Amino acid sequence: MTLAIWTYDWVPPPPRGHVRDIRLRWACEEAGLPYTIRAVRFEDRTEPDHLSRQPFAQVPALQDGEVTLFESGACLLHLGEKSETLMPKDAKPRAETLEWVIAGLNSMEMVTVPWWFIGLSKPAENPLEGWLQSRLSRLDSVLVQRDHLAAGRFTLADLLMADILRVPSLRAALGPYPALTAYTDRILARPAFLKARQDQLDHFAAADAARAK
Ligand SMILES: N[C@@H](CCC(=O)N[C@@H](CS)C(=O)NCC(=O)O)C(=O)O
Repeated sequence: MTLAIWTYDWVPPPPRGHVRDIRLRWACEEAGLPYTIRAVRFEDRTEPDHLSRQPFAQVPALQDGEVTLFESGACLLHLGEKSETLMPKDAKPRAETLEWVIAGLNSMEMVTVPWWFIGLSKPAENPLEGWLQSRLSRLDSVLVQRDHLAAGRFTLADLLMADILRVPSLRAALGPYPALTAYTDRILARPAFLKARQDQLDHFAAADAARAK
């Protein structure tokens, strides 16, 4: 059964290339897992049909036969169970991958998202600046010592962390952290990411064309 990744049919231009279905596309591309894209009309995101697969009216969701999951982290871990490319099966590297996936979601993204969201209103001082810098600094120290977060090689943990760090305002804030900057650049140069990103941009551009008819 082919995996189905759910996203919106259309979003306004600013978030294009960053909508979180890209995490699932990227993982499938890395692992060579066949998938299709299914789309809910952006205007229909609070309709019962979509809420049955994503109770917060967001995307992404993943459908795998009888199983439907929401939350990009849960979807990534589900994909990780299907491919050692994404998540090793041996206990130690698997545990490292799991801890860094959760660290990405719970120690980094819980700071980065509110930080850049507050930044959109251009406050004189971002109250989360110190919190963000402490997280970036600690992560930089880890990446001074190694090229990947877990398992001594690319895993889901790197995919997720690089996607968290590539938000434009955040990427600009990585300047003082050379190891973190080099890491982010390295992970984002992977062909699977470049394909996933282009495919998402093409998906939303096609929706523009369809809506203009
Ligand atoms: N924690 C969720 C966040 C999902 C999320 O923020 N999705 C965005 C697109 S990237 C969305 O649907 N935003 C529209 C909204 O929140 O109404 C996950 O990782 O899946």
